[in-house]
Amino acid sequence: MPEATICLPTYNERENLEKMLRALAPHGVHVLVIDDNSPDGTGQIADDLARELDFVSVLHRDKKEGLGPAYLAGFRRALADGADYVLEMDCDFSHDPADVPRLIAACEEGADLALGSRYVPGGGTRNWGLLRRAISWGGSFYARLLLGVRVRDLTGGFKCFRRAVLEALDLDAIGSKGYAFQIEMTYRAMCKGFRVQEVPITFADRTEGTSKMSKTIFLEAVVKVPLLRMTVR
Ligand SMILES: Nc1nc2c(ncn2[C@@H]2O[C@H](COP(=O)(O)OP(=O)(O)OP(=O)(O)O)[C@@H](O)[C@H]2O)c(=O)[nH]1
Ligand SMILES: [Mg+2]
Repeated sequence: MPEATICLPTYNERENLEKMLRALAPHGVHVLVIDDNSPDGTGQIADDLARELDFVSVLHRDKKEGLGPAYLAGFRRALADGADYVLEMDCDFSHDPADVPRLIAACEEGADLALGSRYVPGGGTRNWGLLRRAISWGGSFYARLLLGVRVRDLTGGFKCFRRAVLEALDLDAIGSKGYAFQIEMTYRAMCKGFRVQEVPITFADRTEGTSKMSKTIFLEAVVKVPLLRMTVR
């Protein structure tokens, strides 16, 4: 059986973490919680759950630096622990735990990187206002246009990497912190010739906890996309 590790970054997700880990339990995956010293005590909850659930481990980091650095630390740990597939997923139920097997299956059937996608037939968003939908769709459109790639959902954070992809990328060179991180990872994988496949998903707005989306994260992506096009080959 190939090993799959879900990297699950958390920052103030105390309302969601336990429910999420229990929802992932039936899927036969390993889960690595990456907590950036959440002030709400999510890290402690994660430790308690890891003692009870043998498929869970926890990576504690000192401070919040954004999604990018948290994921990179998680990827390094997952690779060192021998994962064949490494997944990214939010801990706020925007990504449905029931979709995890479909992402892994896409890689088992030949994709190097499977992307949970809102913008292919069968995909979509639930409970998102017009503004959020417009920003998200517009962001993917902007990135697709400037980067010249055919992927329709470039900013999503529900994905499955084949181990070889993460081994081939120079993780030290990846500087993005927020949404740009998602765009950068996918673009760099495509530049190396890896096969990317979009898997339709429905993305639901979080009902518990608060969003960490910010103007800085948005602006980083706007600036980073043309830079990626100019510097990454
Ligand atoms: N470790 C860590 N996790 C983070 C950080 N920022 C966000 N996260 C987690 O990453 C996931 C996605 O963050 P969200 O706050 O939902 O942001 P988002 O999904 O981009 O925005 P929304 O759609 O508005 O929720 C959640 O599980 C967060 O707890 C961070 O700096 N460090
Ligand atoms: Mg979210």
